[in-house]
Amino acid sequence: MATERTLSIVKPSAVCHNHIGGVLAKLEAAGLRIIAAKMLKLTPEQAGNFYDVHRARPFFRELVDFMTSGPVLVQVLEGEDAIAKNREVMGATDPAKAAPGTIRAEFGKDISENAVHGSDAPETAAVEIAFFFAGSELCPR
Ligand code: 3AN
Repeated sequence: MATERTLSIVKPSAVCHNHIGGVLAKLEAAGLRIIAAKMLKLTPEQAGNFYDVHRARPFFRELVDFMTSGPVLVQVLEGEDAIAKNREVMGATDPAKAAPGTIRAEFGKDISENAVHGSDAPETAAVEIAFFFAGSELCPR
């Protein structure tokens, strides 16, 4: 297994319900290292560009409205197999289908307000990390 980096976002509903600490604790407990983090209020343009692959989907407008409804915490996670490990700790996209103990099962409300985002592959992780962070903002390797 290789050491990987991945992008994680604590979404507005989880931030505003005071779940930042709960989410980060689960990530750390899974062996993921938070090597950079920042709190941001996304603009509609930023949120739209970040979710560009979903632009044609019926839920795109709802997704952008939600992601701009309050602050988000974006963080870079590093660890062995970090991309898959993060998605395992996140749980299924729909919190109702997420395994018990996962972030989405515990802190998600529905498929839209599902608490966290996580990159789904090495290519998207690299693009998504660069979307929010300069290389100089990360802990050195
Ligand atoms: P994941 O975040 O688990 O990789 P994706 O990439 O399929 O899931 O979807 C990206 C985001 O779009 C989800 N996190 C969720 O917030 C939103 N989303 C996905 N499917 C729906 C849907 N059917 N209705 C509303 N929002 C959705």
